[in-house]
Amino acid sequence: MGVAKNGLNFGLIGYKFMGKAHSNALKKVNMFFDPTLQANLTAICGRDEAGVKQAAEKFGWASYETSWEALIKRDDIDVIDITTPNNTHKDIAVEAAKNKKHIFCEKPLAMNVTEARVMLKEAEKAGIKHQIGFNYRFAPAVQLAKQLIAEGKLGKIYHFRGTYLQDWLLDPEFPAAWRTDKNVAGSGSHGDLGSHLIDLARFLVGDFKSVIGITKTFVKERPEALNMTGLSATKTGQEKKLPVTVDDASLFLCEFENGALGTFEATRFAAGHKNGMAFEVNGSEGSVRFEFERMNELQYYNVSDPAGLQGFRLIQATEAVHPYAGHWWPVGHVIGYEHTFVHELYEFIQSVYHDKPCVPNFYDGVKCCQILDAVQLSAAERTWVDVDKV
Ligand code: SOE
Repeated sequence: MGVAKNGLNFGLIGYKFMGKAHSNALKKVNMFFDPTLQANLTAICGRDEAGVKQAAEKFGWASYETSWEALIKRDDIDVIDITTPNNTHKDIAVEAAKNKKHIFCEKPLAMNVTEARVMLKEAEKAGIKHQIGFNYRFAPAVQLAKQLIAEGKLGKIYHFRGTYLQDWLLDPEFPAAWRTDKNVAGSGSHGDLGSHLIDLARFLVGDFKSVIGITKTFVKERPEALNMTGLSATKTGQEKKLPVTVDDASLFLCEFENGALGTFEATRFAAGHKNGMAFEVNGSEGSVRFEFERMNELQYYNVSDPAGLQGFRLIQATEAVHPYAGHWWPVGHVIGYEHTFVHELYEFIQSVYHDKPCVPNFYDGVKCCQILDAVQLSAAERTWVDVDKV
C-alpha cells in the first residue's frame, strides 16, 4: 500500500472506452486540480499486446503489461484501476486487495450482490481505499442538486423520477457483443444504465426499502460480433446468430426508507435518445431537474418564489461557487462527459492522501448491486421485494 513520495502510481486495466476516459482524467487531474499527490500513469494493462502497447504510447503510460496478475504484483503500483467488463471485476479486485493496492473500479461493482460483498469484505480486510466509478455524481450540477437537498431547500422529499434512455441496440442487426451476454455483463440496460440511476437516487434521496420491476428482451438473437468498443460493434459477417441473454429494458418502482417514492426506466430501445440520462426530485419546498445531455444546467423550482414569478429557474452550474467548476474555465465556458471522470479521480486521490473513506465506495457498489438483484428477483416473481432480503 506504499504511496510513492513523488505521486500515486496507477495501474490501469483496460484501454478501450472507459480505459480512455480514465487515462484522460488522470492526465487532466494533474493539470487542472493540483491534487495532493500527482497521478502517475505508471502502467496500463490489456491482453492484446499490440493493442495495449499502442494505447500506452497514445495515452501516455510509462509501461504496459499483458497480464493483470503481473500488474498487481508490481512493487511500483499503488492503485489498481479496473475498467474491464463486469465479469472480471471481482477476481481482479480481490487479488489487488490481497496485494494491498488501493482500488478504483468501474460500475456496476460486480455481476451480482454476492460477488460485490466479497469485494467489499476483502477491501475492508486489507485496509485499502476503494472507490466505484459512479461518475455522474460528479457533474457540478448534480453536486449542486445534492447541496440544495442537504440544505433543506427542497423540504421533505416525495419523489425521485429517473430515466436513462439510449437507442444503440434498436437495430436488430446490431451484433451480439459482451454487453448483450449475461455471462460477461451480468445484465443489460438494468446494470449498465439502471445502476447510475440507483446510485443517483441513493445519493440524493437515500436508501431503498422495497422494489417492484419488470425487465424485457425485445430482440432475442443477434448476429455474432467481431469486436465492440464503446457503443459500436462490427459483425463477423457470418450467418451465425447468438442469443441475447440480458434485458434490453428495465423498469421499476421503489419506496425509499424515508417514505419517498421512486420510478426508474432504463432502456437501449428509446429511438432518438443517445445518452438521455435525466432525473427529477420533488419535495415539499421545491424541485430539481437534471438532464445529462445539458449537463451544465440544473433546473430549480422554489415554492416560496413570489406568486406570479413562480417557475423553474435555469442555473448554469459553471461559476466558481459551483463544485469543481472553478478548476476549469471562466463562467459559461461549459464542461462535458470526460470532466466527471476527472472529478471522481481527484476525490479518490485526495481520499488516499488524507486517509479518509472514498465516496462512493464499494459499500455503495454493494447497495447498488443489492437493489439491481432485488429488481430482477421481483421481475422473476412478479411481486414486491424488500431490498434487505436480498
Ligand atoms: C454504455 O451504455 C454506457 O457507456 C455506460 O456503460 C456508461 O456507464 C454510461 O455512462 C454511458 O453509457
